[in-house]
Amino acid sequence: MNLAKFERYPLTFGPTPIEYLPRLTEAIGANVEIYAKRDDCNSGLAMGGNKLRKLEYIVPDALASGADTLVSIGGVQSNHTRMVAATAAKIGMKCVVIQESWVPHDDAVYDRVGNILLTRLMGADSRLVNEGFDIGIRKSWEDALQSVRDAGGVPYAIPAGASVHKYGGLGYVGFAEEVRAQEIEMGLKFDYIIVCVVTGSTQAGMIVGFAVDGRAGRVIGIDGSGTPKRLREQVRGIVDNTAQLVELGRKIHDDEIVINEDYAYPAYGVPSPETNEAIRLAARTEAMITDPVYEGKSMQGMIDLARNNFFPAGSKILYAHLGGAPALNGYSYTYRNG
Ligand code: 5PA
Repeated sequence: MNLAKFERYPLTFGPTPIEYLPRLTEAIGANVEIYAKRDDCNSGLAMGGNKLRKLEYIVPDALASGADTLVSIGGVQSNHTRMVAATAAKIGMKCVVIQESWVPHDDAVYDRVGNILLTRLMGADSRLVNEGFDIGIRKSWEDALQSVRDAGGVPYAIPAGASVHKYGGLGYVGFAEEVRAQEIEMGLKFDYIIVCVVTGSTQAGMIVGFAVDGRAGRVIGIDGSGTPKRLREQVRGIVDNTAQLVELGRKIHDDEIVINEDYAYPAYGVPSPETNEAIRLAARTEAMITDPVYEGKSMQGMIDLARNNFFPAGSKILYAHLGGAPALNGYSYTYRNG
């Protein structure tokens, strides 16, 4: 495998810490050990998160393209559009982000706080569009690209979650390499990796990265999209493209792409009572803050799978914390009593 041949523009602090979570491990009460890799603390850029690992491999292409404006898309409380806005500010480009109504949620301040507040603060042109959830290529995004061209600018296109971008999967191949190096230092090996999956390139990159040591199928994606069929196709495509880019040298089998659909209910962006219990448990045992759209659902999935003995006794589980806490501000009423 060859990841090093791709240029990387640093946007993160470097390798993220892995920490053991003793109180969460105890509270879950299963015979497993829970660790977290803190990609939520990966950067000084606007609170960081998983998108920066992806964008590190995309920025060199954006700079080489001669573009002056990054154009991307997400929901109103998108972490991704916040990270694209941050990247644009950092590299001195303009930024247009389409923010669609992906979540049926009516908190009074939903479109004023958290991610969208930070996005606006960093100078991005944030455009609210009244369209529902979809992880694919959207007309609103293509219109935004055209609007930049019409104004004499040169847009650089970054799709939702930077996922179906040609280099979207590379960052999380790097994550797997980083984990392997940390495992040697720590003198242990993780049996499972838990990751929230919505647009797919985070898990797809991990699958390719962990395929090197036979652990692709140990990357358990917890669906947050609620559209698992569409998602699986998207992950499959990103896996194939990324494997080819890094010269993995073999095809990933379908059964090495593991996506659990059981925790996305009731809908994308809407936490179930069980999601909220998981968010509270992580907060109250480890002060580890997870959000109702993404990480709360993967936390819920990990807890439930552990309690139902999905993991063999003694398993070491690595929870990939991908960020997302700013969105909590958009759910102030939901958590008004904690
Ligand atoms: C997101 C995504 P993927 O989209 O790569 O599958 O990652 C899922 C994910 N955790 C997990 C957090 C905190 C995330 O923000 N967020 C999107 C966004 O617009 O913010 C792309 C959907």
